Amino acid sequence: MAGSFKFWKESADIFDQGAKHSFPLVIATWGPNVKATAAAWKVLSEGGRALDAVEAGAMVPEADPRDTSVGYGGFPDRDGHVTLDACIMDEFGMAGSVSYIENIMHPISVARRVMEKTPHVMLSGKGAYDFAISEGFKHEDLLTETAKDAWEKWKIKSEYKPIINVERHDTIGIVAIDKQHRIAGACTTSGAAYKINGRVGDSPIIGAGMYVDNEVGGAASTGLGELVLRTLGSFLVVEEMRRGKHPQKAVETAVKRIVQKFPEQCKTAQVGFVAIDKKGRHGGYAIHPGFNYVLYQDGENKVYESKSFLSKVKNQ
Ligand code: SD4
Repeated sequence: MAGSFKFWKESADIFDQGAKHSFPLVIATWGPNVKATAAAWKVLSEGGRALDAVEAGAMVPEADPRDTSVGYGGFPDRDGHVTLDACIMDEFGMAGSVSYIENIMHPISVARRVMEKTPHVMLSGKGAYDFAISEGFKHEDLLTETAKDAWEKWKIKSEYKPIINVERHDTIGIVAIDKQHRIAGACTTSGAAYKINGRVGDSPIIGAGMYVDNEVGGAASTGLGELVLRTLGSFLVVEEMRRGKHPQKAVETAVKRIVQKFPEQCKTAQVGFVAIDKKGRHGGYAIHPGFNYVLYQDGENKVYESKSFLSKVKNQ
């Protein structure tokens, strides 16, 4: 047994040659989220808690009207409602989540309140909204003119088709390890544009859109949530790392699982994962080319182009 452990350790070290493994670090889905990782890094570099860092990071695209897949400015469902999903986890394995919430700019902060101030993990719809209002969050109209125009155009054909790599940004999944090696994660989204009213994706589901375990590391996903929901992708990534896999190998396993189970759907759907482990190593992988992610580590905020399982995007 000792022999096989040694073999794994050597393999991982070879795979990882040249990489920096310093703390703190933060990883997020999609290149444009450099601003989110910068906000998280500010907290981390000042010795702050990973939980505060991921919340600060997630709040950046939530407040940005130009990001059409998260928070304010998010594209609506087919009835014109901007409905939001978010979840958060801390270093103790505590979790909070909101789904199908409307008119609240920062669902990630409501998810945190659910975690810290209620005996529950998840609140949904009107209940989540009422809870947010009772906690002092403001009611806001989140449908921007741009999003409304896009929806009006969509209604002409009303064709529901997931688009791969929507303008190269989408849901933000963000995971951080702070100077004290505490791990936290967050995920927030407006979900699939023009979804059926009431649809909830992977992003607010603990273990699907995001999962962290302080003994191991954390992972988050982006893309077509239905594929991640059916495979509990982020939990799978963390469990693979627990069994000794490097984060890169772990995210590859989760993507391969999805492709093996749903090969037809994967021809036209994108899913990407990011992961970091307790050793400060990272990984990112997707079904199709075009996914990228940001890692802020060792003072450098760097965008990585992800490798992918399939080599050619079929519907673009
Ligand atoms: C979701 N993973 O709700 C999220 C984001 C998304 O198309 O919809 N992307 O499925």
